[in-house]
Amino acid sequence: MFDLQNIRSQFPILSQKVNGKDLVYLDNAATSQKPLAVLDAWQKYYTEINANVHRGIHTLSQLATEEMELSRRKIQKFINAKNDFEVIFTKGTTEGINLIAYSLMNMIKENDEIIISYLEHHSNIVPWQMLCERTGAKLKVIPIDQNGILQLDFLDENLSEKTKIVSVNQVSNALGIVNPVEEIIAKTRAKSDAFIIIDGAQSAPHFKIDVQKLDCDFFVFSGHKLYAPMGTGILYGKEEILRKIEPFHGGGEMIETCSFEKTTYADLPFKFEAGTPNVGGNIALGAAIDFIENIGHENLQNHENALLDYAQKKLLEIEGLRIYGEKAKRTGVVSFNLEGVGISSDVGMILDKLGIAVRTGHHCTQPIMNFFGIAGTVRASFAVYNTFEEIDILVEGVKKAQRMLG
Ligand code: 7TS
Repeated sequence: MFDLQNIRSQFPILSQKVNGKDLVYLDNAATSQKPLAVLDAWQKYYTEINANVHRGIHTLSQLATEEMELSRRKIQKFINAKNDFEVIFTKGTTEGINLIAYSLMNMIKENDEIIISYLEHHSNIVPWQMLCERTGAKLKVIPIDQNGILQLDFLDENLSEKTKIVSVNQVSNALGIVNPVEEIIAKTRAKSDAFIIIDGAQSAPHFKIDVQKLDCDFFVFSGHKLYAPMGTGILYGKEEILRKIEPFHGGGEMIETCSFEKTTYADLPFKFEAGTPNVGGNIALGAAIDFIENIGHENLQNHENALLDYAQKKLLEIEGLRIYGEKAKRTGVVSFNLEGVGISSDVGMILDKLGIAVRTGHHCTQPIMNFFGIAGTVRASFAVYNTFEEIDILVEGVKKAQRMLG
């Protein structure tokens, strides 16, 4: 059964006051809050078993290693990867994408093509631009229409043997649009041998991921957006590709043998995990996965979709309020502006005085903002612990901001 009060009680941070008001936390696309089970797992690691992993034969080191590897297997199941060694710990989506861009570099030549979409976060744009600058490859961008919907005809016209990488997000962070990645993958596979990368930073927190069914080559996400500590993230890669590509960072843990003449690399996943990992964070990420699975994906999604529908309906009752991507299929995010209010942060500041946390500005997606001819939006983003009452408070806050600024 879905028990919202019980879920909320697991997040001590939510019961505080901010600026004298009950906190209404609606900035979950930036980062989610952490439940007690995650905080406890983190604290238990540091109070009871803190030790470096994979190195020592002593007991604590073995316990730390076992716990972190248990977490890896939980994540394997969570995304339905075929093997646990296809799951690589990173510090987040950004690091995951940079790792892939670097590791694929020596397979990319001048005039090869890399396709991304208009809806990407800067972290799925800049690493590819850097790769293009280093190799002479060209970046191509799937366009959107006025609803923010990707125009997939572009793929029919542009996919070819020259296409070497296709990297798109499954859900847009700025607009919450759910992109048809299944169709993008099918079109790509039909016309090229490109590596396919899915940025799951905004999808993994909201719906069930199945990397085998998707048939992507890489899938990346951040732990901190899915109830786990900051500095955690996952890169999934298909075994045969991970075996073939170069490691990103060199150092301890990722070697098999090291001499001044030649170094050989460790087996998967360690080849991609140089240096001391975030052991406590990675263990707590496993606790976050347990938290989600205890609630159940269906319950989580039903509640979040109901919140989004309700927020959209209530906000649209405000005259002069525009929601970007209003007609597209969305999850977790409503992004809007008020007519006559040029600066979204003015709205955000008034909401903050009322205890309501939203994000304003360009959300690290400047191309989307340029497309709509705006500097930014007000973005409310939901997690499983949000309530309908909180949306009422948001709507009243937006009305107040409109009266003050209009
Ligand atoms: N990709 C998408 C789709 C994202 O939403 C984000 C972060 C990233 C990549 C980068 O993730 P990181 O954990 O490595 O920073 N998005 C946001 C956001 O919307 N507000 O703050 C961070």
